[in-house]
Amino acid sequence: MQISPTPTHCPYCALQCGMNLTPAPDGTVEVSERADFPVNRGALCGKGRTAPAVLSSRVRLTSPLVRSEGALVPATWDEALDRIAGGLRRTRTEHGPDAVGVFGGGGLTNEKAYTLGKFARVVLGTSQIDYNGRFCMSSAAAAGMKAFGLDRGLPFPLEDIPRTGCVILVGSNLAETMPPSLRFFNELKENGGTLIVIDPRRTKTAEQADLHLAPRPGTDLALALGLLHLVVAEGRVDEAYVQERTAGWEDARAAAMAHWPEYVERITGVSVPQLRETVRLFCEPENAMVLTARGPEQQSKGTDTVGAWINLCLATGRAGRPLSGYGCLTGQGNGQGGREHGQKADQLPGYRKLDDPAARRHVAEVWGVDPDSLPGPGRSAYELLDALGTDIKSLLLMGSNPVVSAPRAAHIEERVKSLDFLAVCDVVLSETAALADVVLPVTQWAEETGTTTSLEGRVLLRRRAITAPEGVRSDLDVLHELADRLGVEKGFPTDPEEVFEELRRASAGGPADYSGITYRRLAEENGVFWPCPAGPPDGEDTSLDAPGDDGSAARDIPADAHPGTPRLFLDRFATPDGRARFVPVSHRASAEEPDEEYPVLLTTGRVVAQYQSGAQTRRVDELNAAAPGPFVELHPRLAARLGAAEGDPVAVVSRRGRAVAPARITTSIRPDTVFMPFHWPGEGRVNTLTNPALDPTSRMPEFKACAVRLETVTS
Ligand SMILES: Nc1nc2c(c(=O)[nH]1)N[C@H]1C(S)=C(S)[C@@H](COP(=O)(O)OP(=O)(O)OC[C@H]3O[C@@H](n4cnc5c(=O)[nH]c(N)nc54)[C@H](O)[C@@H]3O)O[C@H]1N2
Ligand SMILES: Nc1nc2c(c(=O)[nH]1)N[C@H]1C(S)=C(S)[C@@H](COP(=O)(O)OP(=O)(O)OC[C@H]3O[C@@H](n4cnc5c(=O)[nH]c(N)nc54)[C@H](O)[C@@H]3O)O[C@H]1N2
Ligand code: SF4
Ligand SMILES: [Mo]
Repeated sequence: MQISPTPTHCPYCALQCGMNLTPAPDGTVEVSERADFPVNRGALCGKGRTAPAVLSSRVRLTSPLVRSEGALVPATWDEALDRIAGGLRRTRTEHGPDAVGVFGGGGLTNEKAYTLGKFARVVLGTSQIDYNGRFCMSSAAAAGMKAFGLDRGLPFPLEDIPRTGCVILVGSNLAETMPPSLRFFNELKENGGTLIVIDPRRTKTAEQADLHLAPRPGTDLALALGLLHLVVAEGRVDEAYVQERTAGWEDARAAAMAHWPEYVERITGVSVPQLRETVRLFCEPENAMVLTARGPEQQSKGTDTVGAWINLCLATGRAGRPLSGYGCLTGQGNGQGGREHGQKADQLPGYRKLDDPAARRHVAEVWGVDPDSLPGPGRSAYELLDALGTDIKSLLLMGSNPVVSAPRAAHIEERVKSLDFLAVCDVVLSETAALADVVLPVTQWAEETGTTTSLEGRVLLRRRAITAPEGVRSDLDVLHELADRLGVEKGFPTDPEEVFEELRRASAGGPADYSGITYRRLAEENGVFWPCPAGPPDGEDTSLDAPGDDGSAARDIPADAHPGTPRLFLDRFATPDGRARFVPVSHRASAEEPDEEYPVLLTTGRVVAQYQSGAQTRRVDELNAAAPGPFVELHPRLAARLGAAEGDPVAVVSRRGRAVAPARITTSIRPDTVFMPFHWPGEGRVNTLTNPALDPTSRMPEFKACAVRLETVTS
């Protein structure tokens, strides 16, 4: 019998490549090409291709584990769930609801992220919930909100890229982090457009560029201001556009004019002729785009930095027009949707604000609770982790491995160990799960249905292709069972579609409006771009406000009416007056600059064959063969000064700690900078070194710049 393949999407990054899954005789699935999904047209990177390896019972968890006499031992689901409910209840009774913390992840589906946020506020009554997306795109989100009144990573589909005139990629190594997306940039070049890449390293992505600028880490703000200075000086401002569609230009212009090209050259190391060439390439074509990723964003001034790049787009009339605009390349599988539906400290579903009385009323009604019972905004991710063991005594963790991925990780590991109670839901025994009192094994992408929202703002349906092994349950099951044990019997369904129906109502009328989207549409239309209200495109309100009698029943919403919104801001921005806002920003130094004691800059990032903390990909043989462990990338001049040869162990020391990894010597990096990927625990864990200095607006830690010294290691 021929088994027909199930069309679905990759479990890893925000590109959410389409793939087909066919059950294999050994109980797992085979991945095959799915050509109908326009983003990847069948192409997959090695991680996506090998994702089924993590479904194997050889590497995953298949039984709940509870700590007994110091060790984690198998237990029944009832035992494990009772222990968690008991642990959380005890903390709440003894220390109050805010002593219970919840930490989520941008890899969770919309249904899970929504339910986790609701669980924290309705069942636990805690304000202390945040998630790893804070470490990811939060600076771009904050800057987008300020400038455009809305945060959707890309305001246009990737397919627009080949038809623009010039793209500046700021701190994105997408040739390694989203390989199938490189096609759009190759097509751009084939069409005569130019690609400019800004990265302190000559990465695989930079190698594709027409122009590569290699600034010192942490100086993108000055760089953008210098470019804007030149735009003004060369008379390239689009005055009519500025007049018609923006506000705040005078202050932003004055701030930029203080950043003379020669001054910017001194700060960034990018020469004045290169700055001029960048302005020329960006301004001459009719259309152009700026795309940022983690390089400029993961800085203690990430929000201002992205704001400066948006200013450049606004001054030149390159936002809210076809084939022009600013976008952020969001990272995690559901990095976009994960920040919209309530696992963020200050947020309610539909990208509503937790401190907005109207938003509280709307969501409380959908949830069938009193608006006054909803807690207020809580702490950001790093601040939450830093408070473990002091203000926060118990933690429920779902979808993150902070012992490897959080900044100042040795300190965070100590904080995690000092908790009264830790419960972790994961598919594998991650480094953080290994410290838990209870670990629950959950189902994975191929075994469950749910929606994600890709970096394009395209809501997608992941479909179940196989049955999960015995002993494993879904995150939604876990939250249902815990809610029940903690006295909330209704409102936590285990069926993802039922959750999505509620999410539609909760998001209706909010900035990220999903009310016109249904599972059926997602299956038929290859995804739908939000906002997608339930009514016709510009029509009357189909009012989803009134919930069913019990506060949870789905109403009969006329779907298929609104086509969704692939392109935002073409007529107006999402601000009250429809105008985009310039932000007056000025250069400032990183929280930690090199000095005599710590004379070298450390920056961090990714390699193509490992994903994030590596919890999943370090369990795949093929990926480990390609990327077996951490390394310190450094310039031959720096290596010579240190006396290190290729492969020699090098100690990298910061004010937070010390990490050791083999030297990888290359001329592709600046001589004043070293680079380490963050995928590994142990001695080579780079986050032992990183600086948790936070951006004042987004609360993003400074993963991309800190001061270190290098030492040779005698073995
Ligand atoms: N293979 C792989 N792919 C992934 C992931 C993964 O872990 N592995 N993770 C996914 C996720 S969640 C994310 S967020 C994305 C991240 O995707 P990217 O942002 O592309 O990844 P990074 O490697 O963190 O950073 C990109 C580049 O920023 C450069 N950089 C460092 N400091 C600076 C600076 O100060 N200024 C500038 N301009 N550039 C700087 C680095 O050299 C690096 O090449 O990738 C997604 N895809
Ligand atoms: N130095 C440095 N540090 C960084 C970064 C950097 O560039 N440099 N980047 C930061 C960024 S952008 C990010 S996004 C973070 C990511 O870092 P983490 O938050 O640690 O992300 P992952 O490693 O993806 O962890 C996800 C965990 O959840 C599990 N998991 C996967 N799917 C599910 C699910 O559906 N349910 C449940 N319950 N569990 C699941 C996985 O097995 C894994 O253990 O790291 C940040 N840390
Ligand atoms: S690029 Fe991202 S979504 Fe596509 S296959 Fe690779 S990890 Fe999966
Ligand atoms: Mo990320």
